Amino acid sequence: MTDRRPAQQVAAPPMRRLAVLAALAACLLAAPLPAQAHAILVDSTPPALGHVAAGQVTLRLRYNSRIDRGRSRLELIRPDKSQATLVIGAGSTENVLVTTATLTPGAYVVRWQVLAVDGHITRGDLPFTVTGP
Ligand SMILES: [Cu+2]
Repeated sequence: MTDRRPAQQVAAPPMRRLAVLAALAACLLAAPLPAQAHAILVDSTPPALGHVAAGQVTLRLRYNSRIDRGRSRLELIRPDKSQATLVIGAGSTENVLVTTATLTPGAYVVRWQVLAVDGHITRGDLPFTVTGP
């Protein structure tokens, strides 16, 4: 009867060790995923902060991994801050999104959101400038 208290005190350290191991395991499991599978923008036309001539402009965003095109979106933010959804069109592949837009001179941003095949969503901005003739 009197030796119940020591038993309870002995039980505490293994529980704490389990919690530490669980935390470590969570870190180890989570850490490798971004490098392997999250979609990261690796290249674009125009490049970030690049310039392109006014008119019919083809925008091309290339990622490091396969993406689900149907669950990815491209939003165009115009110089006046108004927004429009860009249609992901022909020429797109499993890791490249292509869209076209008729643009007048000014500062634009393509706000992208893509779903990678591992189920993780990543987002980012591609700012660029459209120059006059
Ligand atoms: Cu991921």
